Amino acid sequence: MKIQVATIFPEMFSGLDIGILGKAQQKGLIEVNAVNIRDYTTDKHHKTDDTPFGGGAGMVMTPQPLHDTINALDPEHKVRRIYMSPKGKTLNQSMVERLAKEQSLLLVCGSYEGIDERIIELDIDEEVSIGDYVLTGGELPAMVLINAVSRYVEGVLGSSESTSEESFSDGLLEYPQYTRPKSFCGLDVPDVLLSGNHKDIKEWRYRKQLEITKERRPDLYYALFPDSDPLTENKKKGKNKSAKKDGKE
Ligand code: 4GM
Repeated sequence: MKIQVATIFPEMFSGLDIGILGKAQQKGLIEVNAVNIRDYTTDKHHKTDDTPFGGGAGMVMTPQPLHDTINALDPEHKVRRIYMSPKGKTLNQSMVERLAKEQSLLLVCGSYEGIDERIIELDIDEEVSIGDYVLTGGELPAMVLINAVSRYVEGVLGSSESTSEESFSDGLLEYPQYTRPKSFCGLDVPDVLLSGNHKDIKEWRYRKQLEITKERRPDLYYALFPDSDPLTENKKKGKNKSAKKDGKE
């Protein structure tokens, strides 16, 4: 998968050269190319921002350098163009899986108070947020998206790091994990995990998933079990809700 990034801070993306994503780039499974929007400025001061029309705090990124960067990277608009923005749809695992199916992505990073709205209208396919908070720029959100999407690219994860058994893949949070030693600071690994009884282990883990999800993420839990509760086995009668059961888009 090829991921192009339009940013005024391309050096920030050098962090993607290490670890699992560094390996994936070396193997040619993913290719990340961060391009400096400032290289497409046409004024003598290489300005990328200006004060907002109508007044107000901060600066807004001007349209010309952004428009020229985006259209130099994707002249025929063959690539899905995503603007990282606090106003975007919040990234979740099913969006990640959808975006991972694209051959190529173009991520646009804004700074200051964002970019001129006409760029969104002219050049952007989709606005994506990584959560309800504001950062100084879209670079960290772009790296979050790159990391999450890359894990779904064939060959990026080793066989021991599969995406199929992790949090959200079945709509539930993960069960707790333990490794050696069997006792640590007076805390013991639950007996069932040492029992060798795979059916008991499976049941224990599923129950833990249910307990943890109900406790911490009731939104996920009740989306999955709108009219029954597997932890208490209470079934509600006479309801025929068509709630979204799998958190899919
Ligand atoms: C304000 C408007 C994305 C700030 C547009 C970008 C957080 C996210 C920015 C912008 C960002 C997010 C830049 N902060 N929650 N800062 O995904 O692009």
